[in-house]
Amino acid sequence: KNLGLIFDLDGVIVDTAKFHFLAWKKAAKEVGFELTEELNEKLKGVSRVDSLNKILGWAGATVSEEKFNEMATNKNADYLTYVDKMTADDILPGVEAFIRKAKSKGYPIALGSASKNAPKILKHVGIYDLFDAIVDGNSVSKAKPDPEVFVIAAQKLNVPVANCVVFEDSEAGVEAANNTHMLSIGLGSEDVLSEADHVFPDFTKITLEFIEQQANKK
Ligand code: G16
Ligand code: MG
Repeated sequence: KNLGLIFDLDGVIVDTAKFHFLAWKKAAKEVGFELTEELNEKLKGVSRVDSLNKILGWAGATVSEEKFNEMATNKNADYLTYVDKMTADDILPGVEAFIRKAKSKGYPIALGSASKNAPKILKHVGIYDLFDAIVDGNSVSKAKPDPEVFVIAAQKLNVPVANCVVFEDSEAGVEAANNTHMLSIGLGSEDVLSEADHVFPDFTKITLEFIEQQANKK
């Protein structure tokens, strides 16, 4: 099969998940809510607006539209202060080597992220040019677990949806991949990502050969 490989950004390529958590934690405090790491799992892969709606829901808080926009803007500004300090060292172990190997074998590579900051982050850590297609929070209308982001990525790669493999660290993202019957590879903990076809702690444990075998079986 001519496979298309689709990578989530936050938590798969770069370790920005911890920065989102810190910035959301601060935002949540403003409405008197202590955001835990466990609840934060529910925010991974979820858009900025949807994330804030979830936090306000957990807090039992209602805010004006103006306050809502202010909170989202402040959260992003906070988040970007962390992003600005990122370097190539913040690329997660093994993922760049994996992408380069896949590229050398001719597989097209896409980014499928909910983040509106995706291009900025990829340029910042110096791997923007590795991608044949970038689909991010600026180009989708339906958030994960809707598969729209991955379906558009498949179209841009010119690969049938059924031949695509998705690498994801979030429950919502794995669900999105499963919803469109792509092979879903979870990066992170088995407990959180039990719906994924396969779960690995990080890319140092994944071989391209394994992915090819699994994708060709599916
Ligand atoms: C990411 C993160 C989410 C974040 C979302 C929107 O998605 O996992 O926590 O809320 O992007 O990010 P931004 O505020 O930068 O637009 P992904 O899909 O790359 O994991
Ligand atoms: Mg993610």
